[in-house]
Amino acid sequence: MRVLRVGGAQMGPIQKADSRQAVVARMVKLLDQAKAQQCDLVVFPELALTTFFPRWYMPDQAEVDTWFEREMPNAATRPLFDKAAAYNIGMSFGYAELTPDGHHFNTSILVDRSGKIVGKYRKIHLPGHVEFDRKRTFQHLEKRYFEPGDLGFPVWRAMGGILGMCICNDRRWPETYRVMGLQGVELITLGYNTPAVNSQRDSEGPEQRLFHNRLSLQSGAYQNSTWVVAVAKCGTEDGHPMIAGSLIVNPDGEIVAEAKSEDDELIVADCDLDATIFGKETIFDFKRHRRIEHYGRITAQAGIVLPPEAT
Ligand code: CDT
Repeated sequence: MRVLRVGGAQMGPIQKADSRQAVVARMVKLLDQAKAQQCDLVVFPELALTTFFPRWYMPDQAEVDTWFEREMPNAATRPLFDKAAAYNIGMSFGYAELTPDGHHFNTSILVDRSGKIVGKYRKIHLPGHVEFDRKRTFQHLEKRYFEPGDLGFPVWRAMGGILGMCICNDRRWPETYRVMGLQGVELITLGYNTPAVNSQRDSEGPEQRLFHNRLSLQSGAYQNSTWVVAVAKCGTEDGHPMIAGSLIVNPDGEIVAEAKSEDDELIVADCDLDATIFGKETIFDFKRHRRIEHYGRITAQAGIVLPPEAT
């Protein structure tokens, strides 16, 4: 058995006016709970340090950049790194990254038990739109504020296993899990900010969104025989509700821990990384069963190509 006790540190809403320092203080409290429950690894949400700012249209790039971090750790997040290292707990969390050469990414990092950043992932499947859309009841401007990630879907040997990361919308795409699955991933962390309603379709509310959340996470875990730890930032931010429903899913696709609240809440599960072996050696033994000669379209085309019309 290779058991990692993992804490999913769901976070309630962060309002526009909340400072990074106040948010980090909340994250440290969640770390305190994780320490009391003897966690080895704590997973925080996407864009954990701020409100979900892509819902706001900002024509002024200088204002946009105020939501980004130019270095990590920085003065605001240093207490989080120090506390995690003092507790000997690894962690992952998401933030908006502004690189020294001016690139903007929606980023997640993996930090080992000593407080060292050992992995970085930049979100690849950016949802939403580029321009202000007056038909929507609220905006989702990730495609405006971020560039698609440029690091692929790497995995890392860390915490005694093989770990990978993805971010929010990535969880809806089977390619995300499979690219990591093909590198033997044993545990995937992901954070999300998912609006509770669809700004373009009234009929799609929180129940359906929670269903899609579970469906994507459970199938990704099962089909790649990996643990998945999915953690929300949730509740109502500046009048905009987001789903909660943080989950830990085992390599059989079963939910083993699930958040009950829409607020700061730690969910915990013992994740035996050896539990990934059975699936990887049987029904999802990729080497024996995948038929890559028939998968060319997966990388050759993005959109749908319809069959010819019947004549
Ligand atoms: N942050 C993020 O990627 N949110 C998207 C919203 C898409 S609308 C369902 C998500 O996939 O949850």
